Amino acid sequence: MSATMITSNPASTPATTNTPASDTYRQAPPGFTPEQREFFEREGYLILPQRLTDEEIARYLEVIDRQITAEPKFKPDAFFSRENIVERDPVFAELIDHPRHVGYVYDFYGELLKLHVSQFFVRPRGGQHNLWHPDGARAVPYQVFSPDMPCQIKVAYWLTDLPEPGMGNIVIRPRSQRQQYFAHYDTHDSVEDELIVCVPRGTVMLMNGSVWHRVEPNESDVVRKNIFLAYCPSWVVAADRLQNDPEWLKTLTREQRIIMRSYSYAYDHTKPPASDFPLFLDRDTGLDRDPGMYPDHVALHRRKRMLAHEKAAQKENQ
Ligand SMILES: O=C(O)CCC(=O)C(=O)O
Ligand SMILES: [Fe+2]
Repeated sequence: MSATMITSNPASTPATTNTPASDTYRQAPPGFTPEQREFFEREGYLILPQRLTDEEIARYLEVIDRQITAEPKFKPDAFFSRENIVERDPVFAELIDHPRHVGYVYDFYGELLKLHVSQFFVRPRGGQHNLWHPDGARAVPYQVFSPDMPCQIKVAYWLTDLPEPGMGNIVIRPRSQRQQYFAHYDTHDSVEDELIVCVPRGTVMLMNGSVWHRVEPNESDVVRKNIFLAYCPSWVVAADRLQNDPEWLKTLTREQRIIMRSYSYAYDHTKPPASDFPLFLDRDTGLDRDPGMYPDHVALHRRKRMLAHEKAAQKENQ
């Protein structure tokens, strides 16, 4: 067997001077169970209840509230959003690779995982709210190229209770991720097969970016506050930055820095440098590679590693 358990940075892949010294790579945090994966594949979304404690919610809200209070452009009766939030506060930087959700997106994007966008949204009564749309490219949607694998997955942290419609809730059309045309595109129409997401605070939701969605008007006195983190493969252009501040990148852990994919040489997005591998060790085997797939001379950063669904299919065929 050619696989080796890597527990320290081998000489061929030195830790860069930008990262804190790390003797051990991390094993990928937990991701989808087979049942959750089946639901997500079919429905295009997944709700993970009770993922945030009241203390964690309060911690995120405190940063949002601090930032909007300091923002001269913030108006209490208008929609407000801020992007690239991970770079704006260390509490948000923790979210880049937070173990409560990063394993799910790692299942889809594996060793090329990238943070596509990080945002917080504040939706008061009467604020602007989105028309029906899928996320990502419009003229040729991602889904045309990649019918089965989403090129973008949104992770929503709901920080305020959304017990009923009319509270600025996101509204999705389950199972619509393979649909390229929709008569109600760019309207606020309510449609028969929609799901108005009514969830308590502390819920985390995953959504395939190709799912059609809109936003309910907020007719309540609750100001909807939430965080969105979207992930994609490294070669998709990020939505909220081209590169990050190199000084800020130095404050991150190795995995966080990699997931930002702040490369100055554009082709690195497709072929990241050797030092960025492994991002994570295999969740089950603890290995940095899939055993038996390549002769020994092939370097780690040039090896394909299987995604969760490929490993599951391989297991089934055994
Ligand atoms: O705020 C929401 O619930 C969804 C917003 C949205 O669809 C977007 O930003 O693309
Ligand atoms: Fe959207």
